[in-house]
Amino acid sequence: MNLENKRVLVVGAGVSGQAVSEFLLRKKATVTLTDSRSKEQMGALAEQLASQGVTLYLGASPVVDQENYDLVVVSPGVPLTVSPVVQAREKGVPVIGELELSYHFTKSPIVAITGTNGKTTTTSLIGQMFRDAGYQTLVAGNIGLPLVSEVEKYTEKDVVVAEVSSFQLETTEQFRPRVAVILNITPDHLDRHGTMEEYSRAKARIFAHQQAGDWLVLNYDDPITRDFARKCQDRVIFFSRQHILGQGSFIQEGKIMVNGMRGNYEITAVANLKIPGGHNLENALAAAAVGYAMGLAPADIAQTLVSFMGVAHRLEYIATLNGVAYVNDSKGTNPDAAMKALEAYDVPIVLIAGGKNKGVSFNNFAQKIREKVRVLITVGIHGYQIEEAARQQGFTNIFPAEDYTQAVTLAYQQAKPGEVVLLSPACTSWDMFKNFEERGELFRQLVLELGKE
Ligand code: UMA
Repeated sequence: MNLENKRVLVVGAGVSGQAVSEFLLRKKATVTLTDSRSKEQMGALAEQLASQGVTLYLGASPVVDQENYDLVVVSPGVPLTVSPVVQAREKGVPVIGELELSYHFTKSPIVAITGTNGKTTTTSLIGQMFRDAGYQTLVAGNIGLPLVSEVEKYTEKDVVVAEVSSFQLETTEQFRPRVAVILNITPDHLDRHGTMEEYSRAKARIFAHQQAGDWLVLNYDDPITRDFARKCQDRVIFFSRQHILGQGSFIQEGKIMVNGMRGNYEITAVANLKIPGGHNLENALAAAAVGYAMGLAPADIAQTLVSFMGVAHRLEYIATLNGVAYVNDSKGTNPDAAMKALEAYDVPIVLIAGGKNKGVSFNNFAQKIREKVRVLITVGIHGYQIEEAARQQGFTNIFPAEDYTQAVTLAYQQAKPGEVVLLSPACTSWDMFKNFEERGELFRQLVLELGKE
């Protein structure tokens, strides 16, 4: 892809759009950046970008046709229904995302991980596995570090481990990972994709351009991902928590096993894993399958699986106060993720949940609340929806909180020794925070302050 002197419109000036703009400037393209935010809302960032040589189009969008643009690069969080993207497609101007752009400049084999839940943990775990095995490894993508900023620093001998979202996959054309992983698919982002079919279709783009010699790692226990195998049987490696597989990674007699063309291996005992919960066991099984597909030694796979401690904001242990463990799962941004967090504990839970609903139902979540939760504290603009769903299940021990300070204080007052206070909101943070990290940080801070009292 030659970008020199190409006129490129970048849509969205967030983390991804800024990184794309800088990359394009380095490639000597002419860059226009548009954002729905006004110049005032952008603040110092607008001046910084302009000083770098980016033409800004803020608070409105430019007219797009072949006369003025050669390429449009759209940020993942920007829906493809916005006018510059629609116009570009109508006028035959190519539209791609940062993932596709990065792919054209990547020399290393790519391990790409998607799924509704577990992406970040599995990406970090797989990245750690390659680092432990001695590879120069880039861990980037939806996890937070834009791929485009870093990929060119890595060679054929290195490995790129990329977390990829349905939003990023929607705008791929040729993206072809050496190993693609789909962990699970459950309702999420339906406000953007419309239906489960569309959401699944976006996820399936991760393997659409794979060829002989590439691998697709799929969850055998998830009906949607298992079904994907029909489209590309020859390169599928399954992982399963519930079934013993002839080929793939699975659990047998409390041990993680990998069976495949190079033989059958016992990797390690499940009890040796540090990351809690059945869903994390699935993440570990997926990682073992990837390690195997990429030719790592079973001992190397095992070494990382038993030492990996997990990542921030995902079932992250914060502190124990008066015999109560406080756990930050701010990344639990949909009901399925929050249900998995609830399943990870065998003791009564004081749950803090709520935020901005992404257009999904809380009915199954409410059933799980009735099963696992002793006290529910709701917060955020759609907290009332979780309260209503829980009441419909006959669960009434509910305390609505005005804000996070009140939510954590209520949790502190209600929790009994031996219980867990769990923040797993089942909603995005976008009603009150910039992102889930900010929400998790506030929770951490409030808990640590309680500890000082
Ligand atoms: N904007 C517009 N028009 C719109 C909508 C947004 O101009 O119609 C502008 C906003 O004003 C803002 C910018 O677009 O300035 C935001 O772009 P973005 O939403 O794509 O966010 P980025 O900051 O670029 O971060 C993106 C990913 N965000 C999303 O997909 C929503 C980050 O994933 C990712 O880490 C980052 O690129 C680097 O690759 C976050 C995420 O929430 C973690 N992902 C979702 C998830 O995991 O569920 C998919």
